[in-house]
Amino acid sequence: MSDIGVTVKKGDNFSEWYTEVVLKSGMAEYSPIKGCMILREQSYSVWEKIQEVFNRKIKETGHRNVYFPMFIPESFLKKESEHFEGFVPEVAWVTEGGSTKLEEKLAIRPTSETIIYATFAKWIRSWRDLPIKINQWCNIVRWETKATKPFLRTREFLWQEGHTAHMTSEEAEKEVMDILGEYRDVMENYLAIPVLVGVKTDSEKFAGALYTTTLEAIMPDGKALQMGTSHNLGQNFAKVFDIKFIGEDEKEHKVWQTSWGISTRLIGALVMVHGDDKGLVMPPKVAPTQVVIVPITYKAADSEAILEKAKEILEKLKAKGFTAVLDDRAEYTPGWKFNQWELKGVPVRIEIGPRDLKQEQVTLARRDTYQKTTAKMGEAVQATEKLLEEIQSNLYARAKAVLEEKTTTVQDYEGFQKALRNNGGFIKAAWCGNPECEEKIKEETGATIRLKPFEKEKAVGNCVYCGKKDGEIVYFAKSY
Ligand code: 86X
Repeated sequence: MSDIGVTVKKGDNFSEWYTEVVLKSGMAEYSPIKGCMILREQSYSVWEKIQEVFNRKIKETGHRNVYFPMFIPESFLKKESEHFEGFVPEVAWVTEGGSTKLEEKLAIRPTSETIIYATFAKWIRSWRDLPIKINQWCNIVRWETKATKPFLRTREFLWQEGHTAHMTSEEAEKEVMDILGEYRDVMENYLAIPVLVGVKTDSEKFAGALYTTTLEAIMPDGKALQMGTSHNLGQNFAKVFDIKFIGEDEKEHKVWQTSWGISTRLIGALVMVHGDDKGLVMPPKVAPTQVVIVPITYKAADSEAILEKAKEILEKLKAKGFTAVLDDRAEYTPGWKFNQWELKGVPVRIEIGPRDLKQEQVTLARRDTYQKTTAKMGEAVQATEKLLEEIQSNLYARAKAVLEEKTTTVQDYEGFQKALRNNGGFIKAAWCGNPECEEKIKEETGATIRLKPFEKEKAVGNCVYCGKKDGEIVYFAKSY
C-alpha cells in the first residue's frame, strides 16, 4: 500500500517529495532517454489548459499561430553567433539522413529566432506588411549538461514562442509589456502562483535583446523559478537578418522586434507550490478533473439509490461545464479512492453515503484544507461551484503568503548572507549597478539578481556589496 501513496514529506526532503509526486500522481514518467520525460495525461491536460487560455488571449490581440520546421541549418545559427555563442554546447545536431552524411548539419531548434527572422526578411517589404505577430507551440531541445529535473530542466520540453515585428520602437515596447501582463494573468489567476515582474540585469538578459522582462516565482525550498520571459529585441536581429521595410515616408527602416515564451516548466512550479504530503493540489481553473463523486455504497442496502443520486449530480455538474467524474468502481474501497484522487489533486470530492442519502445531503471535501462540509442534495452543484472558487483563491492567497514570508529586505552584506542562509527566498537589497558587485555576490553566495522592479516601484539605498550611495533596490535569490 505504501508504495502507492507519497512516502516522503514535503518538509523533510523537498526534492525527493517532488519527484515522487510527479511520478506517482501520473504527471510524468521517465523515458529511456536521459533528460527526456513522458508527459502523461495529468500534466498534458494542464498544458492544454494553458494553451487554451493563452491562445484565447493572444488571438484577441491579433496574434496568429504558425509552425516552423524543427531543423535549423548550421549557417543560420552561425550568422547569429554573437547572440548564441554561449548556448552552442547545448545544441543537438542531425548529421545524417539514413546512411548519407548531410552536406550541412542541422540543429534541432533550441529556439527559433534564426529561422523565423530569416523568413520575416522575405515577408516584409513595406510598412503595410507590419506588424507581424506570430506564435508557435512546439518542442525545443537543449542538451543540458547540468542535472535534469522533471519539468524544470529537461533536454526536450514544450513551449510557445511568440515573435513579432513592428514599425516603431514604441509599438514593440508595448507588445513586450502586454505579453508580460498576459503571462502574469495566466500564472496568478489560473495557476494561482504569485510572481514578481521586472527587468533582468545586463548580465542576466538574453544576449540578443535590448532588455529582457521576466516573471519570477518562489518555490517552497526558497529557490526562485523563472516562469516566463518577454524580450524587447530592438533592431538587433533586424540588423543581422536584414529585416527592413519602406516606411510611409518612403525611406528604408529596420523593424523593431519582440520575442516571448512560457514552457511546460510552469507545470513543475504548479506541483511544487501547491502540492502537499498527500500529493498534487490542482487549482480548480486548470485541474484536469475538478470534481470527483465517490458513492459510499459498500455494504449499503440503498446502494442503488445512492448511485442514482450520484449520477444525477454528475450530469448536473457536467451540464454546468465542470469536469467531473463518478468513481463507481466496485473493486476499490472508498478509502482507497479518496487517497488516489487526493494524490491526483482533484480539488473537490463529493461523498454520498447512506446517511447522506437519508438526510438528503452530500458531503463535500476540499483538497486544499481537507475540510468537510455538507450541502443539501438539491444545492450540491451550487455548493461545489462556490467551493471551487474558494479553493482557487485560497491557493493563491496561501502562495502569496509564502512569497511574502520568503522575501527579506536587508541593508548590508552580513544581513544578506544571514537572510539567504536562514530563509532563502528573495532578498531585497540595493545594488549600485556595477556588474562586478553582482558577480562577486553570485560567486560568494550563489544568489543572482532575479529582477529589477519596474520604474514605478523604484527605491534606493546603499549598495549591499560595495556600500556606494543611491543604488537601486533589486531582488536577489538562488534559483533553479
Ligand atoms: C534564449 C530567447 C527567446 C523565444 C525566449 O526567451 C523566449 C522565446 N526565444 C531564448 N535562448 C537561446 O537563444 C538559446 C540559443 C541556443 Cl543556440 C541554445 F542552444 C539555447 C538557448 N537558450 C535560450
